[in-house]
Amino acid sequence: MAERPARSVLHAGYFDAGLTEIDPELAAALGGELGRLQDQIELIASENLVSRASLEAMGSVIVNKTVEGYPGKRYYGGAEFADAVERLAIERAKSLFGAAHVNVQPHSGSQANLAVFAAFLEPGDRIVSMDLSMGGHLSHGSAVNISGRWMQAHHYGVDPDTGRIDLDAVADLVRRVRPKLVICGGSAYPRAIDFAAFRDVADQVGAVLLADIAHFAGLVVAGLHPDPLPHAHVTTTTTYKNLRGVRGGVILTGDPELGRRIDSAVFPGVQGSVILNAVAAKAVCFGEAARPEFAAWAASVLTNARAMARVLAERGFDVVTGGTDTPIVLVDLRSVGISGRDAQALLEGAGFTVNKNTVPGDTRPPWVASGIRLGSSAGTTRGFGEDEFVWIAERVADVLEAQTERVVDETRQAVSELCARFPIYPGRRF
Ligand code: DSN
Repeated sequence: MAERPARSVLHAGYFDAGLTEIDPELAAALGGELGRLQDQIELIASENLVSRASLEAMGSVIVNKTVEGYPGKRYYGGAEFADAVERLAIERAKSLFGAAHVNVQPHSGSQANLAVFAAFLEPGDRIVSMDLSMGGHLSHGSAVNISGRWMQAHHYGVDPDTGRIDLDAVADLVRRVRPKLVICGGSAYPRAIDFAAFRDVADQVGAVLLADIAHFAGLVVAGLHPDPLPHAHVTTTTTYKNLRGVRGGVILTGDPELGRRIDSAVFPGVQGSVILNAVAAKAVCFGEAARPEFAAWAASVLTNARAMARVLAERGFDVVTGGTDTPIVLVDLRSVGISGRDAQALLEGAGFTVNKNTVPGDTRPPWVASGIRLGSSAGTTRGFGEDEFVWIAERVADVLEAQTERVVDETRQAVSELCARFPIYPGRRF
């Protein structure tokens, strides 16, 4: 029998042809996404634009490697470089946040929070967290999430007059419920969190305090938001929002003993093998966030969010809490007479990508909602400064006020012109 070349079992170009050649259908969809990112204004608060270096790490050959466990204690061989990658990510995150212990393996923020639950709670235990509809997060004990199905979750909201957390009300709830875990932070709360006050409340009942800083972690790094590390027992964050990295989660703590419990909870508690290309890209993210330019970027994110909030408030929109201390601007549209869902669709037609969001006291279901959430992180990465964000807020206000095809079309054209002046990923096809 004739000997076949070893690689004849592979299709032509397996190791050297690109995606466009091998899978044009998928390449077209990915190219479409690049075109969408280039030609619209991204205002979704949980999004950003990663660096080319992050993209390279994410698409590197480490994607092939399987490891379980932690650097130096793996269940698989051949882990020398996997260990180097993970150690870099850990050491950089420790230095960035001033944390004694970091776990960089969580696949997402929700996985990070689930691991914290696994580390400190048993099914049926009580937790206290912010209500999802008031700005909390699905993984903080929402009834439709495993965190709420397996734990007894009790929620605090915000003061109906100010839209802000009422710490006295939180303390009352915590003393009444006597939870094992208290969570602060969320996904649509625009104001700074007083971590010291939350720790004081948690200490009154001996609860663990978890701070979820996913939406403003970059501001924490830059010293523009209170730092949770000195106060919270455990801090979680995602890397892809305000840290400007690829998708993933991280757990930080100032206590090495808690760190050991967290490590066991992540693996083997709630995850198996490590997504090493994501860990490599997290290392890039932490390295980039330690650069002096990052602090300037973060300051600009805050200035830009505040500019949007200011203009929208001046135009008569109900900006929840009247402003922001984070990249998030939450707008209650009930006085405008349009639902969050319809506003999202209208703005998308005009070239702005936003997400509908419930607002405090909302009576609409979350898939309709009465508000929109805007964020400044992605636009700031693109190079938009305060002038551009003032322009954006004015145009968003125009579209929501007019609600006409003519204004939507005129705005779409103007958005394209602005976007053309701020190119992203030059030379890339997807
Ligand atoms: N937590 C979701 C959000 O805030 O949009 C996804 O990251």
